[in-house]
Amino acid sequence: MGQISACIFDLDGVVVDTAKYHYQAWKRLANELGFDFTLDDNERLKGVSRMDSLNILLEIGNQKLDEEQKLAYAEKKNICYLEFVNKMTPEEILPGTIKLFTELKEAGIKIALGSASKNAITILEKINIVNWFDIIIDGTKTQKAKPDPQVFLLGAKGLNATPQECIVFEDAEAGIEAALKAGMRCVGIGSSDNLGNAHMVVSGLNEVTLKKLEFL
Ligand code: B16
Ligand code: MG
Repeated sequence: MGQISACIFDLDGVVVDTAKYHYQAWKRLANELGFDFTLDDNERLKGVSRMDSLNILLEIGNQKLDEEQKLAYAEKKNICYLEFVNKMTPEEILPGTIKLFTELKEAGIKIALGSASKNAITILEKINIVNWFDIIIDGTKTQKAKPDPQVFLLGAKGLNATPQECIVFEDAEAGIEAALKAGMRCVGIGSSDNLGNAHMVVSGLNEVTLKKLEFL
C-alpha cells in the first residue's frame, strides 16, 4: 500500500488487442519464407520488440538471414501490420479502459503509456485516446526492451513520480518482470498461470477500480 501518483499502461494486450494483427502479419511473412506460424507460437512474441520477434520467428522456422535481410523483412512485416492498424477504430479500445482512465484523472493520478511498440502513437490516434496520456514512452524512445525496466522508469521520471508511486498494467511476462525490476507495483492482465509474479492479476481493465489499486 502506498500513494499512487501515476499509472503506466502497456498498449497491446491491455488497452487494445493488436496481437491479432501482429499475428496475421508475422504469419504472412512466415508463409512467404516457407513455414507455418501458429497462434501458440504468437504467444512468444507478446511484449517482445519487433527485431526480437523476428529472431524468434526465424528460430521457429529454422531460417538464417543476414542483418540486411532481417531489416528488410521486419520492414515488410510492419507495412503489412500497419494495413490492419490503419483500419482500427475507437470501438477496439478494450472494455473498462476509459472508465478507469476517468476515475484516475478525477483522483489526480497521472496516466502514462509504457509500450514496446514503435507504432504506439499511430494506434493511439486511430483509437482516439492520445489526449488521455500525460506522457507516452514507446519503442521509439527506449534503447532497452522489456524485461529491462527502462520504459517504465522513463515514464516515472517524466512525470516526476518515484517508482514506488507508480502502478504498471501489463499483459506480458517480460513486462511484469520489467515493472518489478523498476521497483513498481504491477497488475497483470491475463492469467496467473504466466503472470503470477504480479501483485494482482485480473482478466481486463474492466475489473480494476481505484479502490482495488489502493490495496496493492
Ligand atoms: P512494433 P506492447 C508490443 O506492444 C507487442 O506486444 C509485441 O508483439 C510487438 O512486437 C512490440 O510491441 C513491437 O511492436 O512492431 O509495433 O514496434 O505490448 O509493448 O504495447
Ligand atoms: Mg503488451
